Amino acid sequence: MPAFILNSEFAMTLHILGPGYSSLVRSVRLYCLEKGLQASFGMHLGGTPVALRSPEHLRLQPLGQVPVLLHGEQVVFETAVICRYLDQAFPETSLTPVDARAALEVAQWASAVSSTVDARVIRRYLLRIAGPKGGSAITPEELAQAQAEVEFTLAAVAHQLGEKPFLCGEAFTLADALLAPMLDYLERTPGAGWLARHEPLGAYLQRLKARPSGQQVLVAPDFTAP
Ligand SMILES: N[C@@H](CCC(=O)N[C@@H](CS)C(=O)NCC(=O)O)C(=O)O
Repeated sequence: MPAFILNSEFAMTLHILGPGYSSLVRSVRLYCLEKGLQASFGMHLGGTPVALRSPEHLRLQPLGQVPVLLHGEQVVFETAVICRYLDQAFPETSLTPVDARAALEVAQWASAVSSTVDARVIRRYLLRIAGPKGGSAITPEELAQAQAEVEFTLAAVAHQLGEKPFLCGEAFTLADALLAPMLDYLERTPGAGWLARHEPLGAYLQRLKARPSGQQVLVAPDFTAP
């Protein structure tokens, strides 16, 4: 463990290592804010920039991914695990339902959103049309296939949401923290009208954006910030 993490200056502060535009960094920020926790974020440690896959990064996350949570001496990676850790570390504001059946539903949708929905919406669609290669890496046939997968996936998510205020019921949970940044980025895709075609997802996103956490996190991304 690098010495700076053990430095008392950082002890028990929360820092989310990762750029603010990362959808999963945004998920952890939403979770923190919904729990009333202040956390700094960015691809830096104590003000010192950390390059993706640099030795400093790989010491904290061997696979070279973000986000990574630093809480005092504790280092945690994997977005859902980070959020569950936060509920263990700060149980008085736990966002995990007490009821076992309700907790199972949240775990199930959190897993589905962070694996399947993320793959179909972010990795195979948004990053390919608007990522660093700006659409040049996708053929019209691949684009049509990726769009069909997004349509299919949003229909399933909209069905799960139904008339409920949140994805798994009456309260904000990990499933919402994971889903909201993905929907926010879809909504920002010019001319696509994804959420309008899959109501109530559009209204749901607007409700999440109106919350104090959403007002801080679900905003236009700054791709220049470290
Ligand atoms: N399973 C990981 C996935 C993390 C992930 O894919 N992060 C992206 C940014 S949103 C990343 O680090 N991409 C760079 C890479 O995979 O090399 C999690 O849930 O945190």
